[in-house]
Amino acid sequence: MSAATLPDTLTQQLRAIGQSHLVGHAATLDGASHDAFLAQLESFDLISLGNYIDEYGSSYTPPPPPASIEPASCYTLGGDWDVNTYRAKGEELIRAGKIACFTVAGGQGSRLGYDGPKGCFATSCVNGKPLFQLFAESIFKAQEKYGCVIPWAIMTSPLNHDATVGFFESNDCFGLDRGQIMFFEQGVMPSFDLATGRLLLAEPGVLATNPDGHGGAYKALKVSGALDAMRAKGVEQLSYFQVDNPHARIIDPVFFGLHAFAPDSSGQMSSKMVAKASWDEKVGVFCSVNGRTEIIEYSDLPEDLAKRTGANGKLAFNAGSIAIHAISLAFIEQMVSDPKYALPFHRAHKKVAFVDPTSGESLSPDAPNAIKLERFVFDGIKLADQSIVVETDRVEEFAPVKNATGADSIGSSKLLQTERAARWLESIGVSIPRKADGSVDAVIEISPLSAIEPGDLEAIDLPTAIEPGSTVVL
Ligand code: UD2
Repeated sequence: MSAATLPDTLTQQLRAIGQSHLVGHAATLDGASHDAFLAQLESFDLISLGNYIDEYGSSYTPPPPPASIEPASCYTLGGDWDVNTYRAKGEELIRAGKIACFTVAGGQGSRLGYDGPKGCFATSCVNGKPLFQLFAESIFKAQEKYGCVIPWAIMTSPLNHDATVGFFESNDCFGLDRGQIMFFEQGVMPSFDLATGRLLLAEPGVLATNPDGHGGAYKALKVSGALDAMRAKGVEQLSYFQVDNPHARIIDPVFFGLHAFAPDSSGQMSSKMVAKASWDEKVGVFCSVNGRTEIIEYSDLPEDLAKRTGANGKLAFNAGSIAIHAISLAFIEQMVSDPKYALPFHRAHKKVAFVDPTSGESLSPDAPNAIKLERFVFDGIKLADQSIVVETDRVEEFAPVKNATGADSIGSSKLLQTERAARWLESIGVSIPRKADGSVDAVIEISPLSAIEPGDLEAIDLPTAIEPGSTVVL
C-alpha cells in the first residue's frame, strides 16, 4: 500500500493545510487500518480545520475584551412579575407535549475520577440512585402530573455512547419507554500540536480527537435526526440541562412560561441563574455586551469586573449560570443551517498523549502540548434576538457533582440534597431537626417519583416530624 492510495484531492488538501506527515503515515498503513484512517480523515472538513489551526495555533491572540460589559438584567426571585400567570402558560405547553428534555452527557468526567458515563454515578444521598435515574424519574413524575409524554434527548460522545445506552437498557430505562429516549453522539474535533500545528495521532492510523464541546449539541441534534424526530412529535422547545446537576428542575412551567411568553423574550433561548457564591466561583456570568445578553465564562471575565461590587455591597456581576436553558427547535434549526450563526471555538491548551507518526513511539508529555477546540452551547444566547435570564434559588436547583472532593463534589451535593428535601418538608409543615449551625440533623432523600416540587408532597403520607439523626427516604 502506498501514499497514492489516499485519494489525490485528500492528499492535496492535507499538504495544503500543513499535514503532510499524515500523507506519509497513511502510506505505512494497510488494509482495514488504512481504510479506517481514510474514513476518519474524510469525516472532517479539512479546509476549515486548516483555518482553525491557523487561527487557534501558536500565533493565536485572544480577542480583546468588549469595551462595554454590563451586568445582564434578570427576572429576579420575588420580583415584580406574575409567577402564577407564567406558570399557567408553561403548564399548557407541557400538557400539549411541546416540551422535551435534553441532557448533555458527552463530557469525560475526569475531575470526578469516575471511570464511566457520569450519568451512571451513584448520586442520591441515601439510595445512591444514579443521575440518569433521578432525571428519568423526574420525567416519569412530570408525565403523570401533566398527562403527556416528554421525549428525552441525551447527547453522549464516542467515549461513552455504548456504555450509556447499555446502562439504560439494562435498567429498563428506569420506567420510561425506550422509544421516548433518543441517544445520539456528539461530534469530535482533532487535537493538534501547539508548536507545529500538526494533527496528532492517538495510535497508528487514528487521529487524536476530543469531544467538540457541548456546543456541538446543536449540529449533533440535527445530523442525528433527533431534532426532526422531536418536531414530528410536536415538540417546540427543549429543556436543556447538564448531566451533573441532580437538582435541575427539568420540567419547569414557570421558566417555560416566561421563555415563551414574556414580552422581552424572543422564545429562542432563555437561561436560569443563581446569585454567585463568591466572585471566583467557577460559573459563567450573565452579562450585557453592547445591549445583548451573553454568558462570559468565569475564566474569560476580567478579574476587576468579577470582583466589582455595587452600591449595595453585592457583586455587580452576580448572575451565575447553572447551565439550564430553554431553547426552541426553530432556533436550533436556524443556528445549524445559517453560517452566520456559527458558534465560535474556545481553545484549551492540554496534555495529549500521542504516537510519533514516523517512529511509532508512544509519547506522554509532562506539560500541555496540544490544543483542543470546543464549542459552548451558551454562545447561542447572544445570537438570539432577545434572551431572558430567570433567577432561581441555589439550593433548589444547583447541587452539581463535578469533583471527587470539596466544592461541587458528591459530598457537597448530598448535603444540598438533604437541605432541599428539608425545606420542601418544612414548607408543608413537617418539623425538621436542625443543628446549632442550622444544618439538618438527618439525611433525607425525596424520590422524584414522590415529588418534583414541594406541592407534590401534599399527596403522600408524611411523618409530622423527622427524628434527629435519622435516615429517611420518601
Ligand atoms: C459548566 C459551565 C459553567 C457553569 C457550570 C455550572 C461551560 C464551559 N461552563 O462548567 O459556566 O455554568 O457548568 O455547572 O459549560 N459536555 C458534553 N460534551 C462536551 C463537553 C461537556 O456533553 O464535549 C457536558 C458534560 O457532560 C457536562 C456539561 O457539558 O454535562 C458541562 O461540562 P463541563 O464539565 O466541561 O463544564 P463545567 O462544569 O466546567
